[in-house]
Amino acid sequence: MTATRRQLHAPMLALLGMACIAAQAAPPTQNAGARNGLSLDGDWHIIVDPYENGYYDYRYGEKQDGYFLNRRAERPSDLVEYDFSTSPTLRVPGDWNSQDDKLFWYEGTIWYERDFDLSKRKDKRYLLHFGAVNYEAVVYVNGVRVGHHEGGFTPFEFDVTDRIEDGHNFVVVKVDDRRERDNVPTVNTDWWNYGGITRPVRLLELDAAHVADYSVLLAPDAADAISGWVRAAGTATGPGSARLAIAELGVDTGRSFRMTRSGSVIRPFRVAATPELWSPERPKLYEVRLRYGGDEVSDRIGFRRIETRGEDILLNGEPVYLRGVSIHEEAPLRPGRAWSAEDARQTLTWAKELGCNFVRLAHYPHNEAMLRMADEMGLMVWSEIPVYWMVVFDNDAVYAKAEQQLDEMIERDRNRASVILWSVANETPNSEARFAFLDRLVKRARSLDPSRLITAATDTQTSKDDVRRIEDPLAGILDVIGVNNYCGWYRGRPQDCAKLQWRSEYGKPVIVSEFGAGALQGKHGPAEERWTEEYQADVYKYNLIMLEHMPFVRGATAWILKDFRSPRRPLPGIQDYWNRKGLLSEKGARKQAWYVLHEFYEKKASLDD
Ligand code: GCB
Repeated sequence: MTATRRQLHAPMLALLGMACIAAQAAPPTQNAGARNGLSLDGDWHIIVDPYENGYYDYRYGEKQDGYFLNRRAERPSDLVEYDFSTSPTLRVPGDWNSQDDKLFWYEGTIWYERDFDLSKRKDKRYLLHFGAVNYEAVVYVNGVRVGHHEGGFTPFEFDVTDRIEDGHNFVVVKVDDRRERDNVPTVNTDWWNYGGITRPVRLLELDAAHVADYSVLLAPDAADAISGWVRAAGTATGPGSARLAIAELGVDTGRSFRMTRSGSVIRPFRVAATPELWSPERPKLYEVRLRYGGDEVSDRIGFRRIETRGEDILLNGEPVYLRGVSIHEEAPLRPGRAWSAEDARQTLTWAKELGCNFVRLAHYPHNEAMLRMADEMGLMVWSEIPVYWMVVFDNDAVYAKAEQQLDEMIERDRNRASVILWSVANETPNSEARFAFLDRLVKRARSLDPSRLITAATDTQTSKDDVRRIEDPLAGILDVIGVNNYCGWYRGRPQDCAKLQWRSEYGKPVIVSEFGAGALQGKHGPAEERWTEEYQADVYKYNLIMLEHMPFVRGATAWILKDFRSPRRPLPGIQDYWNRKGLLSEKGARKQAWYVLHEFYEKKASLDD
């Protein structure tokens, strides 16, 4: 079983009012963290296996799934001597690099193992759900392979009902984070390749027929209606009824239907309601309850509309300026990947203190807690997939990996009011193959979610003297154009940025999706000296003047909120494997540039009031 899904057109057809449709290979359970089940977070035993000893026959290279074989007495393996119970442990969720100095630079395979007891109930379905595993996971339950997933930043799950025992069970996950040319992302990135089971793991225990997925949003064509769909799934057949209730809005609506065979059924709905609209100033969320048979799930959902008109971005019909900052998914005050609500709250509190109403979650889908926190705290979000730099664009298998990650990102977060932009790529060099690839992704994103805007960060500009022209066929098919430009850092002097004139023939809103410079926090000197806080502050000062000279700009996401780890940044004494473009040091100390941007955003905010 591969944890992928293709035919997600079903919800769209359902939205168009077509009768119930059985979806093929369904997405993971919606809102998995709120569902009944057993958390498998905590300490997992590990075996570090750089040569994949536990996977391959040592002479013939055949896959033989070695490390779990001798857990089954009937098939002992003498090829591999091991014992998980005496092996060291790593915390899950968590990357391995920041938990053990020996694993700091490690890229390769680690086997994870965890035992648990369960009182298995005959009337339930058991779904093993992973928030994310970077990059590739092969999953075994009680010695039997149950599935495989590729892509380091999106959720996946397997129905393990037939594999789970009443009593003692064990799960083994082979995690491999080797970088490969044909992966998404490809071998070269400017961020740390944190390996491991980086997000929560749950064994969901759900009714034989249950609410599997849903979409609840403001109707696309009316301000006084909520529309969407509920997907029920499971093995129970017979009559059933799906209900949607939003008590605060007086909504309580039901649709009954007949589940004729195992699988899943999607029911569209549309109800009259006039919710208070979500915005950064008033991030109103409603408690929404979805029920199928005896199974109920509740979610907190905001309602808002996002669209463009000419060069404007409209939130709930009003032009909005996106005061943003880019963020990598690193924990705010400890090393390694972020994953928890506390991590999200601290990081987004910093963004708010900076004066932001918008964040760019670079360069891959961040954990679900982050999106839920953005909903709650009132920050609009740009969310993206790691189609980054030199992905192999002329390869269908690579396209399939990118599309799968796009699907999984949209499927997980389609109920989050904070998400206004799906981004399909970052700084991809222009070519026919790249255009064909990204054109497909843009169309795919639109078909899955017509309620949001599509963007990408481009760095394709022509330049002549002081004139920069946005010129990229990709810009022609986006709703909002992202422009990355490091004036004063990779090119030119800071003060020259103020003189630049920008041109765009696209008649669309532009977000300056990256600008900035490196500085070591605490390093002071003349503004001409690179790596000083003064130099970085100057780059901000003149880039912000430049921004004001770009008539089509409707927002920016400075690069970046906080220094982040990167193997591409070795400069001793300055970088030491950190990208130093943060407005905050890795410990959260503010650099001078923070205050420059803060002042700019305060002014923008007061103009918006
Ligand atoms: C970029 C990339 C970003 C890098 C940044 C930099 O253009 O999109 O991932 O980290 O520049 O610091 O150079």
